[in-house]
Amino acid sequence: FYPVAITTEEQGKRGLTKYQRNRRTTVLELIRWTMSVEQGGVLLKILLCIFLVFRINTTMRRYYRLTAVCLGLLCVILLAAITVLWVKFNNLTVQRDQLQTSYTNLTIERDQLQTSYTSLTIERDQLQTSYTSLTIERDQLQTSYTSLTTERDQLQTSYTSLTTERDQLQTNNDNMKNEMGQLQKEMETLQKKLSELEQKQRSFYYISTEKKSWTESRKDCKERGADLVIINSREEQEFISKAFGSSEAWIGLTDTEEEGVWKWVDNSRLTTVFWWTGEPNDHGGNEDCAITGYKGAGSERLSTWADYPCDHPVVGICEKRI
Ligand SMILES: [Ca+2]
Ligand SMILES: [Ca+2]
Ligand SMILES: [Ca+2]
Repeated sequence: FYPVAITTEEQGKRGLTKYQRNRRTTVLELIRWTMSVEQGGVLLKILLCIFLVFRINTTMRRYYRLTAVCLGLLCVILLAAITVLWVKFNNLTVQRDQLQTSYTNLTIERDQLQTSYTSLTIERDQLQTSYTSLTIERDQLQTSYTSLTTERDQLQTSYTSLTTERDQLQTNNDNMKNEMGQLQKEMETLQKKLSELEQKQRSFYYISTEKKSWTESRKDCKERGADLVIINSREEQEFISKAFGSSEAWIGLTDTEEEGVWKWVDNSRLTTVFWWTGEPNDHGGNEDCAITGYKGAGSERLSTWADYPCDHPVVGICEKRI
């Protein structure tokens, strides 16, 4: 009986609880006690063996049920684990598909970015080239600008000096014009005086004694190789007044051709006039010939001209130039 007891004790140590091991220990101790108390009792030993076999079978059945229960639990756990793993597998498949799609999209985007990068690189190179050429043009323009600025400054300086010279020349020109004007006036005065002197020295005067019309008096003068007097200057008027001022006498002045436009008999311009106050008045619309020595002038000996009707009978003063 010892080998059986030992085997049972080892199994108890391997698979039973502490309580069961204590019970087994108690049975073995009882067997040992029985063996020790009733040495040689065969029947008791057989009964004890049957009891022990029965007891061992009962224990084994309990082990089987426990094992079945454990196996059931293991199946349930295994099934749950398989279910969980299946769900995880499905999730991972979906995630893998999504990742595959994302990978495809990323690949497309990468290709597009690569294309864009290539285009941008080309554009960058073109821009770099353009920048280089523009830089060169800018430098050339800068150089041109500098030279133009220098030329402009030189031209400005030349312009300033030319302006100054022009102003000086303008001033000199004005001064010379003034001087020339004064000289011109002096020359005209001298020419006038010279002309008067020549007129005085080169004319003979004659006064008729018979009173006639302006036309008849002029005719008498012409018959003498002369003409009615033309008074060209103050000196000549003074001379005429002094010589013939006691009589009203025709002079060679008429506005017969155009009323109010007085002309000398040689058609020269009337420049110096010696009309009496209020004359010429074309009295009655019929006074177109001029006299000197007008009686109405009284003591006035210089401005003694007046217009008379041309057929009015007065003497005439002739002038013959030599
Ligand atoms: Ca004269
Ligand atoms: Ca008149
Ligand atoms: Ca008159």
